[in-house]
Amino acid sequence: MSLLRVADAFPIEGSAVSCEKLGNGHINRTYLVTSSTERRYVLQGINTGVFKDVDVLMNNIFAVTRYLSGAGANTLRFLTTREGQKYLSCEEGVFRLYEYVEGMSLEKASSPRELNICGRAFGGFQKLLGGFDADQLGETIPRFHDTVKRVNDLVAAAEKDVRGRLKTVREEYDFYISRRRNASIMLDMQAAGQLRTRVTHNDTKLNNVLLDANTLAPVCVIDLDTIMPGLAGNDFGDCIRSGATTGAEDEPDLSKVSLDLEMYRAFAGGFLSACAGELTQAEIDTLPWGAYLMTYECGARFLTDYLSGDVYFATAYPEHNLVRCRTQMKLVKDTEDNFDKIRGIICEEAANI
Ligand code: ADP
Ligand code: GN1
Ligand code: MG
Repeated sequence: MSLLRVADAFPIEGSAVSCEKLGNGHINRTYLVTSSTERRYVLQGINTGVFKDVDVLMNNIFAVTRYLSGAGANTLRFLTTREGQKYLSCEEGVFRLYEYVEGMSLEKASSPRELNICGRAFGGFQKLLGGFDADQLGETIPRFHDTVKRVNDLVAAAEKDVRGRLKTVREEYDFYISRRRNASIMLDMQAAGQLRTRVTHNDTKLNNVLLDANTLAPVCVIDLDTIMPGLAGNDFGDCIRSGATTGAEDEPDLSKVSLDLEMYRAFAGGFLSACAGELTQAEIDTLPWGAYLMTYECGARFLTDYLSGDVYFATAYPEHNLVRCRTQMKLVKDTEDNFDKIRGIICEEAANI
């Protein structure tokens, strides 16, 4: 079956006439489908290596989008198949389809204003999810942000060293291992009941929010695959990781990659103002750690994948995961060097709301 016929298995307007690749996600296969009546849809091939239980995944997504639209938020609109299923399983893979949303997603922020707007989008999303009943949700990727487990996975990948790459990445490996004591900071606080377990997005990468191309107004938070119980600091953190930086996630020239504190402040201001009243003081205090740990964890995951033979993240060339791992190292170092300043930024921005 061609991808056009896959799209036709959903009750789109007219029939599918074109299908082209969309966006730069690292996990799913995403296509823009246009119908004979010029309606646009997103067809996504779900990565079933990553999301092993597609029923849990799609039940979560339908529950969350129903809740968000009931709360008046602009959210993704998924269609069930002509047979009433939440996804289609066929020879080409496992697919879902939802309406295309007009908007742009940024691979890199070019101004503090853009990041402030993304902060408002993700902060507002956090606030909205504050009222969502976590019991309705299954875990789509178990222990997704368990940073301790992520470091253990790195060690296991180094022990296996399936591609014989470890000898070439000793410095990177030692960098992550030497910082492993930090991995449990937020998890320990959570276990001690000091941080609330709430429903979070868990993949608040910059390109997972759509903005109006003209006004830059936030249009819609996308990539809802990992909405599950989690910590507010991680949702704050992943957008800092991907947005408050002077270089792309895969910039090979590290002299172009550094943590941008002006961008950091802009994001923090937007995020905190949009979720005002929702976060506890303890959660606000851990935001700098959330950003540190998301960067550290993501870098460790890239290195793990490099050692494992690039089986998880989409890559365009053999060293891609290694290049990504190095940009995250640079950002981790910059965060360490500026930690006091960052704490000051969070205090000031929290006091301003
Ligand atoms: P992945 O899990 O692979 O990251 P995403 O759901 O984030 O998949 O989609 C990949 C990219 O496709 C996004 O970063 C965005 O650029 C684009 N995209 C996804 N959904 C839409 C949509 N409804 N409207 C416009 N662009 C979209
Ligand atoms: C993946 O799906 P995407 O590209 O938005 C990953 C995130 C990583 C990110 C790094 C489900 O995000 O956890 O932080 O790549 N998503 C999943 O770029 O693993
Ligand atoms: Mg994405």
